[in-house]
Amino acid sequence: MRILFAFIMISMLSAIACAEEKNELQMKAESEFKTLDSNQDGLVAKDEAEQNMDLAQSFATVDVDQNGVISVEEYILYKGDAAAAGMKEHRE
Ligand SMILES: [Ca+2]
Ligand SMILES: [Ca+2]
Repeated sequence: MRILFAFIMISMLSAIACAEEKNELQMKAESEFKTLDSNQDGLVAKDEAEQNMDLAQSFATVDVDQNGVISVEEYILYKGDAAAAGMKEHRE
């Protein structure tokens, strides 16, 4: 089941990557990602994620393909989900 879930998530990531226009959320996520990526290798490792407590706690979930590092796409998806969840919470 986990593999199927990961596949769906990766398909979603590809859809995001294919979008021509970058939305505000994506731009913000990318700039945050660059800040977190201390050694600038284009990936956020577990120790780098620890700069952000929320991210460190969600690391296993954010790392969709479970390769031990967070890619920019995984980070954007994480931020997208967080925003969607936040919007639902505020809709009272
Ligand atoms: Ca890094
Ligand atoms: Ca990953």
